[in-house]
Amino acid sequence: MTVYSEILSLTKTRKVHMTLIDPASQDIDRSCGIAMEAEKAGTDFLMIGGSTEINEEAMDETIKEIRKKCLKKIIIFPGSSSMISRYADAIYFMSLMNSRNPEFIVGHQAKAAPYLKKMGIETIPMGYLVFHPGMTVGKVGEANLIDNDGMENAIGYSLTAEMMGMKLVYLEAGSGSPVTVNPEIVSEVKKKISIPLIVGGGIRTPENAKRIADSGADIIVTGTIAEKADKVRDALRPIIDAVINSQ
Ligand code: 1GP
Repeated sequence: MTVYSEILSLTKTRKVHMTLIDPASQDIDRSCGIAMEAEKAGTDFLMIGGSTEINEEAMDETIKEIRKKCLKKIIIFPGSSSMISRYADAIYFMSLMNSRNPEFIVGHQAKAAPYLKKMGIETIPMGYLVFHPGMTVGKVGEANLIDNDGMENAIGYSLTAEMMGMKLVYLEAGSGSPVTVNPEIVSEVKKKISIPLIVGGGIRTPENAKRIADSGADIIVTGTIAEKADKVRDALRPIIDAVINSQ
């Protein structure tokens, strides 16, 4: 079973939680500890990556260590063409669709594609849209940020992603954002597309997570909450429960 078909079949039965671990934010031991605790808290998939560029070797070492200790599938969430690893189960082959710089729309992808082909890793095409305030990814990715009332823009890009054949749409407020993507936008985008909808950035409470999931997100991503927590499992469990139990 491919990772994508696992995502699809899970999202048909309930809402899904993914934990993002950015290897640039801490050392390998801590990344590995977060992954183990997130797994125990009930997360469904582990996403490894972020917008601070790290090299293939660092990706390999982090993913190899996590794989030794965790059973959940590992999906790379790349910030650049160097953030790849043969040890992951899959990689989001993502396009930052609202970037001003074609490198983030298709350039890094063209550099990485021959290596990914050689590795034989599963690639999951994903349209990635960055919303206000965007945080680091908004700056690094040179995004024309979508405003929180930018409904038309959000729908236009999301439909474009689906019509281009992408398999997921990701609405991103930016890691560590003080606000989430507007739930009304989540709800309208969900009504328009038929591929799974991922939402992340600024989700730090069970209430936030439930609100976004109830609005229509199929998959909720959290990162910062676990990275900042002393007790990762205790911090994540109520959020994961809220996601899994939402409608
Ligand atoms: C970032 O959406 C993710 O790509 C996670 O955001 O770190 O704010 O949870 P947080």
